[in-house]
Amino acid sequence: MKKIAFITGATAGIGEACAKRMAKAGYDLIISGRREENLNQLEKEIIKESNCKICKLVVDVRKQEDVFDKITQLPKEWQNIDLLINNAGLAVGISAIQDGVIDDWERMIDTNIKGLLYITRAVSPLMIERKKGHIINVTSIAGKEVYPGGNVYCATKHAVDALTKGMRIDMLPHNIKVSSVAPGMVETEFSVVRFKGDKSKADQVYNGFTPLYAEDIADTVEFIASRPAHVNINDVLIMPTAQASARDLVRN
Ligand code: NDP
Ligand code: 8X3
Repeated sequence: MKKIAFITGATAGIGEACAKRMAKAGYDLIISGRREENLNQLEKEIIKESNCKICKLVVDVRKQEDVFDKITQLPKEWQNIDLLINNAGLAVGISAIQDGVIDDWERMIDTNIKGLLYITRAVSPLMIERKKGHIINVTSIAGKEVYPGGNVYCATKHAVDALTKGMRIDMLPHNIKVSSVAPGMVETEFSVVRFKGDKSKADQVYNGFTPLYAEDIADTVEFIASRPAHVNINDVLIMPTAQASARDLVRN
């Protein structure tokens, strides 16, 4: 069996691009997300172009028991996970804190922080047993800066930034690398989800400049994952050329 990469949130955007990229890089894949039909489609596309073996894990990362059951029940050979890409995540809403929708807050906190923790708690002991592995967390510019209406989403990504640093210390004695990639604006389903299906509002986010594409982040993830054993890239902050900070963006 080849090296195995486990990618959360592989049904769309950055996770899907990472799956395609890591298949090309020679990994077998565990692809996961809630939308089974998207995983089936992705599997078809990948196996048409490579001899990658694929294991599909339909799971909602917020469901603690299901996460642990499904990972524990993976066939033994699929438990040899070399690379975990903690990518599943979302922003919901852009309200000021005083107008915040509690359910939106719960969804972001449960997915971006608790979901990432459940997955990591289930996978990291498998890496520790084999004394090797690499965890790459997808954080965000929102994990380093805040912007109007970003409040809770930014807080979740700041939490992932802190968790990345903490995990790196905890994994140090076990020869497990921990890295993060923090993108600026990437055109994916992200804004459609944030604006609760309002495609025209989502499109406006990327109007008048060239955003990053999911493949740009996949390139970066592959670069981080392919460094020699003695090198760990701790963190990469990557932005569109038209963006200088969470709030500075030049549109045509
Ligand atoms: P997409 O909306 O295109 O993809 C999000 C992915 O997360 C989907 O595969 C979705 O799968 C998965 N996901 C969401 N909720 C859950 C859940 N409860 N359980 C399992 N999977 C879930 O957005 P992106 O690709 O842009 O986002 C990927 C990551 O990148 C996120 O963590 C996001 O915060 C981060 N990011 C995005 C940026 C951007 O501008 N796009 C910039 C910086 C960071 P499904 O719905 O099938 O469950
Ligand atoms: C997503 C990028 O700028 O909307 O993490 O926070 S941003």
